[in-house]
Amino acid sequence: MSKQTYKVCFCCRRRFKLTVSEAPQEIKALFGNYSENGVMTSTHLHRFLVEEQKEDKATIQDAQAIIDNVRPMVVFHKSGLNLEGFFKYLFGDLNPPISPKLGVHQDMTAPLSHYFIFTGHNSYLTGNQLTSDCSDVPIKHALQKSVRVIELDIWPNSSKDNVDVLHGGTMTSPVELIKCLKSIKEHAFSASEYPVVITLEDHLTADLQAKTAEMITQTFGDTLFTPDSECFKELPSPESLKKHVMISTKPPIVYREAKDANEDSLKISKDSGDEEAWGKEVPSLKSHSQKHHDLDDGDDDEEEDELDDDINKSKKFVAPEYTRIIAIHAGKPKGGLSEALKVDPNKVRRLSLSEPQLEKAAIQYGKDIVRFTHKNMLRIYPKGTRITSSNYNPLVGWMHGAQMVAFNMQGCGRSLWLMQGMFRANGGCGYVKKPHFLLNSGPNGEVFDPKIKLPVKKTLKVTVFMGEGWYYDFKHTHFDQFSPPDFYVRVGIAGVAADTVMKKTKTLEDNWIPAWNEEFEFPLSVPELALLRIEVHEYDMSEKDDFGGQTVLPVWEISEGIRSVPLCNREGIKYPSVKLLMRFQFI
Ligand SMILES: [Ca+2]
Ligand SMILES: [Ca+2]
Ligand SMILES: [Ca+2]
Repeated sequence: MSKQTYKVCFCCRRRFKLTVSEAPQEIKALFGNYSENGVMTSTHLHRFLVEEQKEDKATIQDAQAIIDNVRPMVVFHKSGLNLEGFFKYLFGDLNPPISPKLGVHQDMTAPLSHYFIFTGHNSYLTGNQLTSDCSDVPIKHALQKSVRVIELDIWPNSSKDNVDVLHGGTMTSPVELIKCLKSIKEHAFSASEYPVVITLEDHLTADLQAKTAEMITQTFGDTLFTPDSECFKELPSPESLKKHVMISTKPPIVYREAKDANEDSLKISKDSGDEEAWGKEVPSLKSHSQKHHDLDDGDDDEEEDELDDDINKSKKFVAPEYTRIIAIHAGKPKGGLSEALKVDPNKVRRLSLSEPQLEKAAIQYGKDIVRFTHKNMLRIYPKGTRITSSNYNPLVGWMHGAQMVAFNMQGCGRSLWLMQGMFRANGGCGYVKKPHFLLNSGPNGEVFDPKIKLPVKKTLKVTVFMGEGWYYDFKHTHFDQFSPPDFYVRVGIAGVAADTVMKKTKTLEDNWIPAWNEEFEFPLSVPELALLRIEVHEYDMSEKDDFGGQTVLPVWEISEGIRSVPLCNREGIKYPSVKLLMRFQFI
């Protein structure tokens, strides 16, 4: 690519010179330091990997393997890399920001409550929460992305003799339960061998519960985990549950008519136009902690399965075979939140709170929530008004130790990108170990206080050198009709309130291969919960900016040094060529 023409009108054309991607000055300087007579040998490269990339375990053989890999792409150099080869290596697929060698590297033998789990909400919906089709296809897609918690809302079918999955009280068209179960069976372990939890939102009669139990037992056979006793004192580990499916729901309730259901979710709210491309800006945690709510008015967004306490007292129609397959009991005891958050040393359970309930609860009960989640499971779900299947800031749940921050996986936008970013950690297996301060009480019973402002533990220094690949992955008029694109980068942190910030580079006009060469510092008080957010925008004076790619990286897994960061589209799928050259340093 050397020249590019944009048609402005019949007779005039604007021409722009296209430059070839050239190594930034700093990389030229590094090449100078780690080469002799223009050649970087395996010894030089090894020294570079150890000293600059902080890869202490790298060997000369590793360095040689890189050279052998890069060599076919550049002018042949018998004894090593030239500058072009070195730059190709740094800005290529062999040099990602999270090392694939890490794999599943965390301890997987702790109780399930010690992990954040990749969790779906209404996993059967193909689109919005009101009128979209129910299908097993989104379940399959979620499992293929390592989502480990699948939610099914189960209802009697129209002739009341079989079980359907649908969003009760809405216009969503149902799918048969058996179809969803078979899809889970087929795809559960295609991306991760760690356990899949099916959370059931149950609206069945006792005979249909019995039928459901039989379908589940038949479909999953030996892979279904059934507990020996009714409840656990401590949950089993992901390691011990490998390749198993487990059920979590409330112990049986009696049937209620569908018309009662989810009336609260029919309120229609409109998203702003910007959300189409980017998703809403992740709501600030700071504003949450400043709000003061009365906890008692927080029941507007309750989900079905939490509304049934009175009905649940009627145990007349209990199906024992259904009760037997429930591995993690769900439910909210009567008596408000302080009661619900009480820890029973002899029994673990799962509690569900909607996002506004959590935000309100966090103001008064922050530490109680954290203590509850040491052993018990906490699930957070989107408020009922998110009818477009949008999501919310997952950090609120994570910093309170919530294992199951349930998301609408079929959507897109900034909140979902954070979710995807979190679960890039630990080999992408769908389980990420919670930081140590969220696991246990201290010697005097003290627990992590999500509201407290902690001192800076370390600082992440990020350099944005340059980007490339748009020219290959987009039509040349995609960004601007009459000229090359004008890119800038937003980079920042999603984490605890004190660490959360976004910064941006300058806009570089009319350039397919922008080189910003800008440096940013992010002081982190809780690096264990920090996600690095990266967005590329294409600036437009008269309209909204165009989307140019995004990614989110778990800070604690980022490899130091100069790295090639692949960017993803709005759905989180990697572009073939779009990437940024960046440097990460912890100081
Ligand atoms: Ca544009
Ligand atoms: Ca332009
Ligand atoms: Ca533009």
